[in-house]
Amino acid sequence: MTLSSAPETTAPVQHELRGSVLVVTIDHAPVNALNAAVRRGLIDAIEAADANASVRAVLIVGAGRNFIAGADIREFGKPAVPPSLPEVCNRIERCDKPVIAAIHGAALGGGLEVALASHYRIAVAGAKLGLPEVQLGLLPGAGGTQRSARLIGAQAALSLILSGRHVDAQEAQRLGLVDRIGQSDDVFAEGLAYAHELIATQAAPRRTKNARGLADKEASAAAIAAARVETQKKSRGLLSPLKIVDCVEAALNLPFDEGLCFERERFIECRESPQRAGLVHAFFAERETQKAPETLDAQPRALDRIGVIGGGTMGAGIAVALLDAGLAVTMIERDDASLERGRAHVEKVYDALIAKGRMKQEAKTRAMQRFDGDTRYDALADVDLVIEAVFEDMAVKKAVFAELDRVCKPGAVLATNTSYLDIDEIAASISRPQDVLGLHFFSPANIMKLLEVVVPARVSADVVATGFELARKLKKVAVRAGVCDGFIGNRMLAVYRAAADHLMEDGASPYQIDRAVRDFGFPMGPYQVIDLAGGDIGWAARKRRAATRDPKARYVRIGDELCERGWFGQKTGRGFYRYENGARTGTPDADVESIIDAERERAGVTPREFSDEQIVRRYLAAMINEGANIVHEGIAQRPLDVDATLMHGFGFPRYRGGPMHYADTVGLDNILADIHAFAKEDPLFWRASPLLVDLVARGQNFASLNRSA
Ligand code: 3H9
Repeated sequence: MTLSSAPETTAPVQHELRGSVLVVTIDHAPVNALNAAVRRGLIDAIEAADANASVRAVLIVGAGRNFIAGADIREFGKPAVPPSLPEVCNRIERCDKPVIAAIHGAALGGGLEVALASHYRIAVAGAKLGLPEVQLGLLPGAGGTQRSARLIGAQAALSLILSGRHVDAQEAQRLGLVDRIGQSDDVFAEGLAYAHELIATQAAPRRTKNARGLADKEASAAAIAAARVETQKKSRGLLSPLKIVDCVEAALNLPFDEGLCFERERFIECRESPQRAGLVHAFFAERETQKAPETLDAQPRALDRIGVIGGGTMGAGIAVALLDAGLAVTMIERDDASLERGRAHVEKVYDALIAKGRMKQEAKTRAMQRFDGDTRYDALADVDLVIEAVFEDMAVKKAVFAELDRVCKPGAVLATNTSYLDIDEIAASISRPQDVLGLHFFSPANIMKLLEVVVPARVSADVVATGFELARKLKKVAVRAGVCDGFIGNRMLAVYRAAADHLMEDGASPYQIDRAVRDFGFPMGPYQVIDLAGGDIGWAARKRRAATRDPKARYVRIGDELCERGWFGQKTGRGFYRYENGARTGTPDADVESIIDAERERAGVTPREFSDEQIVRRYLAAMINEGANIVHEGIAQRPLDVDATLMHGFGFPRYRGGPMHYADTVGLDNILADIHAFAKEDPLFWRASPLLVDLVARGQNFASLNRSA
């Protein structure tokens, strides 16, 4: 049995006596987050248990689908309301009667801390336990670092807390996080039976603070030292991971109560940090983007058999993403040889995973059983959705869509993976524009989380809803985008890359720019990315646009110069960097610097120095300004959609919350002042977005648009 949710008017924590067991039910939809009322309710319940001689055990359960998902993240950044969660956990642990936590669904963060403060724990199948605070820029702040280390040892606790991963009931039992696993998935019945058993055996409260998981001091100290070294290497720029290591060390070296104080101080430092604000913003942005208006108004169409046109890198990556989600895929290529290459591309992705030990041969075999290919479009007669990933050329795309129009069943969704082309024009070229959608994947398509769902003017709402449903099945972050050149992500990329090119021609080296951008938190700088993706891709796009480019706009030729020499990046061994003997990390190239010097001279530029901070300011101002234009034009629905796009498709550091959230933290007036200052040199490029100007004039920020949307 799963307890059903009570109406919202009732208290979020109820307790009732069932025989000699006080059953405490947390019923606070949607996920039983521990807000102030829940915290108060838990304390009241424990007080009631201690005050009532008939109570011989206390059972804590969650109503709905979860035990407790954690602290209420929406409370962070607002004034704290007592009682605090540490107080709640301490009160539970002090209870004179045995307290049992019966766990189903999520017991995460503060939720697991409540369970750890309880005296006994039982979990049923489907439970997921974890301390994921690190993903929100936090650390477990209600005794989680102190109790978990004592319960399961320093090494296991550190691994759990530093990764933020969820473990299932079996693993939780193996680790010692739970005492037993229920026979059935009826969490209430299982919990109650356990409580009765404990009463029958006269089990006493068993307090985790007294657990002996850190008894081997030497081994614990070694685990902590190793975790510190590893964390120093890996947690670039992040505040909370090293503090987590410090807290577990405190668990080893300090008495419990002092350890709690130590943890609390570190927790508050994290909670008050901009990183926490950025990561919590990222958490909500990812969920908000899934709620496009069409998903609320319409039901998705069926999604079982999918067609993919094109077996190149993109088509194969999309096919793998679909296969991984358990869908059946039919790939279409123009001839047998191309189809074989397409299949080989798909297999290569799986073989690489097998070689790294991340996949088993049988899993590949099962996936490939759902894959089939053909050279005739008629093989797509029964598919529910087709994604074309052929060459970026309007005539080629229209020819593909004419074939799809001919062969696909009525109601099939016809999607294009174009990165730039006008999807309205593609839709208008066939007899069923209402079925045409953009599904823009990012390379490698089986790995990158972002999916832009591009909504042309004449598409039906249920087709858009189907795009979001597909993203859900593929576990991608879907962002609704309007039709324009580059949609959200690539349109912004074009602008901030141009800003980087201007900086390069004006005096910064590509290596300095990359370093400054990396130090800001991106995994790679723009020139490393170009070298990785292949400089020829951007070169082709620039040539395509040459005829329509504003002749007055500044144009930096350095990238073209490299491409004319055949220096396309990693794949040719040279690009902005040199890649000796197939190396994947490049080294700076004096020849590139000479080319840059020559170009500066040709353009009549006297090079000047830029600090890393100046570089980042320009790079970000260009990004933010274009993001504002994109929101202003309705291409993105809200600033948070821009944030999700940049974080999941373009490596924007999550702990900074995306460019628009970051802009709010810097202050929009400061960003606008920068743009006005840069405009003195290049007024055409640095035109302030009307939205930015308007928000500054009204004293508002981008967050205000997220709220009002
Ligand atoms: C913490 O605990 C700190 C403590 O150590 C110390 C304190 C002193 N709060 O994801 P879903 C909302 S830090 C408020 O779509 P699912 C979510 O926004 C916390 N709201 O469902 C959404 O709202 P809406 C550590 C929350 O079934 C709705 O619930 N805990 C919270 O796919 C449904 O969410 C975590 O980091 C929250 N804590 O996944 C766990 N969680 O309907 C975070 C969710 O308005 N949560 N909401 O869009 C999760 O990982 C997933 O939500 C969960 C369910 C797995 C629970």
